[in-house]
Amino acid sequence: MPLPTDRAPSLAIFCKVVDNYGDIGICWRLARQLGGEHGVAVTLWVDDLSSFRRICPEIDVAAEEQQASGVTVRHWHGQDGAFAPADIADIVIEFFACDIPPGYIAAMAQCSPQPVWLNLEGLTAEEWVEGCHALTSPRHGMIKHFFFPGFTDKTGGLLREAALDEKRLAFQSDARAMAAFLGQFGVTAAEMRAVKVSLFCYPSAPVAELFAAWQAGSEPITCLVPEGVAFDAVQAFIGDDAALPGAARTRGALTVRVLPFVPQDDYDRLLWACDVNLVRGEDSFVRAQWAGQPFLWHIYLQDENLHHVKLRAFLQRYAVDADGAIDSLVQAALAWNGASANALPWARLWPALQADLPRIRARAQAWQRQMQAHGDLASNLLAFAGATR
Ligand code: TRH
Repeated sequence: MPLPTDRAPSLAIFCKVVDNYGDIGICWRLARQLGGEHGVAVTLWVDDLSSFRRICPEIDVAAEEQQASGVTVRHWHGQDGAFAPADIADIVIEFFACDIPPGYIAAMAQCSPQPVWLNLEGLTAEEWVEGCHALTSPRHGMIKHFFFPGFTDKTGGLLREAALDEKRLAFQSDARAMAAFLGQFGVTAAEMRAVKVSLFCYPSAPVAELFAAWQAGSEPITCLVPEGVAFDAVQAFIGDDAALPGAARTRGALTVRVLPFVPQDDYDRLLWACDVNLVRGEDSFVRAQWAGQPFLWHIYLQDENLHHVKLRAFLQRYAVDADGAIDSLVQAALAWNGASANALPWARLWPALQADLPRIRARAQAWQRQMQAHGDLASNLLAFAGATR
């Protein structure tokens, strides 16, 4: 049975914040897009409003229910709660296999027609994903479907808003808008003329070594780092007030400047304004791809170095152009993630990467076009749900 046409389809997303900001970052991005672009009535159930507030300052951490950007946000307190079939959305998404409340599942089973039940999985470039995307699993008399984001047309694609490219290109072609954006964080005219690098990584990244190479280099570098990120290396470079947004210091060719943690849309602008982006996790990693600029990915650590497998799978797809593998990018990405047995020092890795930036930028833009051809995850998910019910 198709989704309703006489009213806006309803959709519930259940988000358990496992760590940091990516879980809620992805769910919030998806929720906003489904509501804003597709007219879906979205309820976002999230168990950690404090994490949510960091990427979306309008969130009231004390509210049980609130509206934000057209989305109903509900504070989710674990597994309790009684639900009636009338409470159940047409499409129910559990993010990263979080267990949705048993009472909600029981009410889902009583609905006629039953809702489309999707498990939205994590992003990986590994080939097995194509075989698992859209697989089904019987649960409580219903069918649950696995929906995988991905980099090929046999997956659900990547999250991307319809107007994203237009907004980015308008911003990147407006030097005054970029200067005003960076200026609000205290970035000086000289710092703007330097090679600008945004830095978002996990604590294990070899930031101190990279800083040392930049400092000793001949090309001015401005490194913009959100508060709290790479804290030890930033403190060692800047000194005691390193925790404060606005703190900055120049040594040799390198200026490190601490930025506030900004709302999600401003983080996009930061990626668009920088020449190179160091990103992490899943959501900033995808946004760096849409920024169309060279980037290095610091992948989320997993047991038994599974993340190294995932990193290599991505590099095999991404770090290659008509002339073959982009060696400087592969070497730097592996070293950044501790995945190289005999990594070169950053005093050699960075200059090689910097010399290749025009080639890497061209690849970034070709990759963007390649990914756009797979549609976008929100539209693909709705089409899938419509065909499934
Ligand atoms: O924060 P992350 O490390 O998040 C995740 C989670 O740890 C998650 O459990 C794990 O599964 C996943 O990584 C792989 O990195 P990520 O995914 O890049 O999410 C960061 C979010 O924070 C993203 O939506 C962008 C946003 N952000 C801002 O809004 N403002 C900022 O200033 C910064 C630096 C980020």
